[in-house]
Amino acid sequence: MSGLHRSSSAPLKNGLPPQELLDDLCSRFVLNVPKEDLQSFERILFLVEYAHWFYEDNSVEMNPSLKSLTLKEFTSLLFNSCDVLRPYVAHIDDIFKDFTSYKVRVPVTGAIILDESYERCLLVKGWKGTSWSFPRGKKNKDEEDHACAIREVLEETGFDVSNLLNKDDYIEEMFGQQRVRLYVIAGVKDDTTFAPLTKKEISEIAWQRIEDLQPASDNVISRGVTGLKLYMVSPFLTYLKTWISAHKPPLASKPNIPVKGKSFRNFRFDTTAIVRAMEAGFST
Ligand code: M7G
Ligand code: MG
Repeated sequence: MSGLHRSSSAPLKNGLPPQELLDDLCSRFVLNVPKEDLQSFERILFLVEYAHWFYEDNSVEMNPSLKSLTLKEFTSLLFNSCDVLRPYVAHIDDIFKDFTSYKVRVPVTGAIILDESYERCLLVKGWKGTSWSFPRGKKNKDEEDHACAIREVLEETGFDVSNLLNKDDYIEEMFGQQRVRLYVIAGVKDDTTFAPLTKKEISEIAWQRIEDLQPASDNVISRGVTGLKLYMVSPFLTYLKTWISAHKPPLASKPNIPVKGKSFRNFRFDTTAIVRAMEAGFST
């Protein structure tokens, strides 16, 4: 729908999205979906969340006089402006609360990606938070565990593990009511290029030494010995080490070179290095 890309030329007084933009978002993301997706508020809220991401990543980006909104604020505006949702405005707090508690019950799958020495694993850092976790995400409706892992790893790292994934090789943990299954993908070259495909979800991707992740406790949120903040990582480490000692890495241990994270938030070319290389090139 081309209307979504129209940016209003009139400056906005309060920065709130105008009615016509909300109408566009509502019809594209909420109304134009198969009927079965509109049968529960949990599913509707997932659609609202897509509309919110589109609003943040496209509408606000193209029209900076629009205000950035939280999902809760956006949900409330959309419910108030959309004819089919307006009758439920009075219940919006409960609907939102049910959605957040539903979200933490959706099973999650992903991957523990090991390098060729089995000494490092690939972790990703969220856009908003400051903690690192394995690439992973919530299962879509009717999606198989391994298919979700392949999709989430691809979305978050740009790396396709479909030819490397063994459906029987995984570590699974429960976190309250949430089941988290991570497939072990071992022997990935450490010079592989990783970059997220989604916007504003992942800010950094880096190889981390497994030794450095060892925490003081088994908590969901922990800090590795180097101070790295970890989310849902340490509960997998004990079994991961068992897995590693039972398998032979394709490459022997590497010298302890420091890991360098790659940030996607403030990406800039290293002009000093480029200039130096050019100068070196010209001087020969
Ligand atoms: P998720 O898809 O809900 O989690 O994304 P999952 O992949 O673990 O199932 C986790 C968080 O990342 C969200 O709550 C958002 O804050 C952020 N996020 C994810 N995506 C795909 C987007 C996006 O497309 N745009 C923006 N702005 N934020 C996103
Ligand atoms: Mg997801």
